[in-house]
Amino acid sequence: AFIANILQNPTFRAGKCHTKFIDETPELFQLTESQDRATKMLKYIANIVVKERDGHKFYETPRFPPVTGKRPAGLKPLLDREGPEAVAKWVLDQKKLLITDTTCRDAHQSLLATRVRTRDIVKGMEGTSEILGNAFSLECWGGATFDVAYRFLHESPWERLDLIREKAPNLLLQMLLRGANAVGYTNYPDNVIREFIKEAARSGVDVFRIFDSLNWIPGMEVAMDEVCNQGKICQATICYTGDILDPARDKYSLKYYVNMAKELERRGAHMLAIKDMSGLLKPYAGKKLVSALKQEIGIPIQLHTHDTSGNQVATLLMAAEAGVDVVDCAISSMASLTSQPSLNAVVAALEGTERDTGLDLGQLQHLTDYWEDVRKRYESFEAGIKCPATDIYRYEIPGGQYTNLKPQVESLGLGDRFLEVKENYRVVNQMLGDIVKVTPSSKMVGDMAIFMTQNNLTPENIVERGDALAFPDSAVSYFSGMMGQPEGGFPEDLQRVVLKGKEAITCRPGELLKPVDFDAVREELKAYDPDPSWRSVISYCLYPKVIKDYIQKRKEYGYIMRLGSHVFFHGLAVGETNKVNIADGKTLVIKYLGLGDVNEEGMRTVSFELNGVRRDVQVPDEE
Ligand code: 3PY
Ligand code: ZN
Repeated sequence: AFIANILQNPTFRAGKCHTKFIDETPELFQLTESQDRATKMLKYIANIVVKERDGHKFYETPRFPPVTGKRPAGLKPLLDREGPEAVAKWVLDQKKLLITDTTCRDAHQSLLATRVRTRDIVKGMEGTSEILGNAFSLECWGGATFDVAYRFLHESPWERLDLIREKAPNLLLQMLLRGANAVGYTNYPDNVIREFIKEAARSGVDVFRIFDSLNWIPGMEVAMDEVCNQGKICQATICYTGDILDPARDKYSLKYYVNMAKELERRGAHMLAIKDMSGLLKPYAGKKLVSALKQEIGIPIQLHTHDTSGNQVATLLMAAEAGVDVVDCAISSMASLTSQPSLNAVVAALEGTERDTGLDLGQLQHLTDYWEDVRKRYESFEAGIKCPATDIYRYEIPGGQYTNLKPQVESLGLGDRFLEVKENYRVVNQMLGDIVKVTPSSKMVGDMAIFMTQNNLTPENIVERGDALAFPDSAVSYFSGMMGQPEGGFPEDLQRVVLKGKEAITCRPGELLKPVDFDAVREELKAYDPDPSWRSVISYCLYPKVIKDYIQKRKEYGYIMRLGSHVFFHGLAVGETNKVNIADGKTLVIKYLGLGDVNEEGMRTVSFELNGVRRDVQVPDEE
């Protein structure tokens, strides 16, 4: 750009430049915004090609789902016009089994370490809004997608929501909200929960699935109230654990779930979700549970499960027979194993029956092809699980955690003791009195399982040896009551050694946490961003360090959300050219020429051609 400025400068062109020309012509250094953006992007790619070296592969353009302009009206207008009760009534009136597609949230959270980027979600969204126009909803936000977007993809989850909303104006958009933990791993002050929900509702979330990681209803209270205030659909959740078919597992009996469901209905939920996060609800248990709930409550029931065992299409079909209103599925190329059961399979199974979903299998194939192609770009995040596993009934590990636990254990150098860690997951659950395990309580059980393995602890010696040990932060938080109250209480002797004299609370943590002063947060954030948006303020309240890093990365690399995913993750192959649309109508043509030498400071030169002009970038030489 600097050379181009020289060539275009009138003094230079008139041949009147002298040796002081550069010093006396400061405008040569005024690089335009797009030149600046291009430099940042090249720097990002240079960093990736240096780290990845030969990791690059060639990817065909994905088969995008077609857009015909024939978009079904969808349920969104009904919610906007007549409110959540009208949607609930409409759902109850349907004979067909309604579907929520989880491909853009739980499916990739469970299969691909939550790494699917906004770009890949949005590029298929118009086609999705047509093909799934008659679905109940699209689960596309919340859970782990919120922090992972900032942390690893260097993009804003709010912007993702805006773009989905724009491309799918007809669909109900659904999110997963961890009650008082919002989209984090710890309890937040009540005013943070309320402001987060308000902003999510304003930005386009229609259905809020709210759960508590211990099935402790007070932990869901504030979130449920605020969702109702916003006129959105409050889908309150019972998390399923244990086995209602096994008389020996009587802590989480049919009666326990029915009582909880009735209480959630009494508190104003518009819908009930059964959240089977670990895929433990066996087919006949599903039938029994849904039949009982249908007798006892009047709001629509939606069933969520994970297909880790391979049994769960059957569970959905049994639940459909028992009258469940909505089920969660994922497009088949992103389904099964630790993800949701296949949407295509359920649609096919019910074709021509009383509960025919009305979705078109042929059309669904377009979405299947698209996600098959997109998924290839995320190969490095695949967990390597190749077959269904009935050991899930033994370990009771949630879908997303089941795929993550192995890399987590390996990164701690305990790869050869993975089986022991899984056994300890079970042992810890029993030691704690058999608790509900879902984020964040599941993370605590995982942390404890690793801790027990590392320190060779057993239920017999942990109390005695524990006095001298510092327990994981998540365990301290759990035993101090900061994750809420577990059914049946805490084992007292273990609580004592973990807390080491610290008092535990028994009230709602939100009652004790000081409300956040948002103006003060905004001032604090100004150290990193001169004009922080309201969304940044809220996100910063949830994840201060993650947001600081995100702002820093954004300054360094610019708007890398526009980079294709194969380039974002793997860079380019030598000689490969990629076009990047950096702003509407502005395209960069980037050709990667190869790696150069490393200088004395350890910086490696990476060569590109940018719009036909050679550009060398220097980055740290880290492999
Ligand atoms: C989450 O909280 O992210 C989950 O998906 C729990 O199942
Ligand atoms: Zn799930």
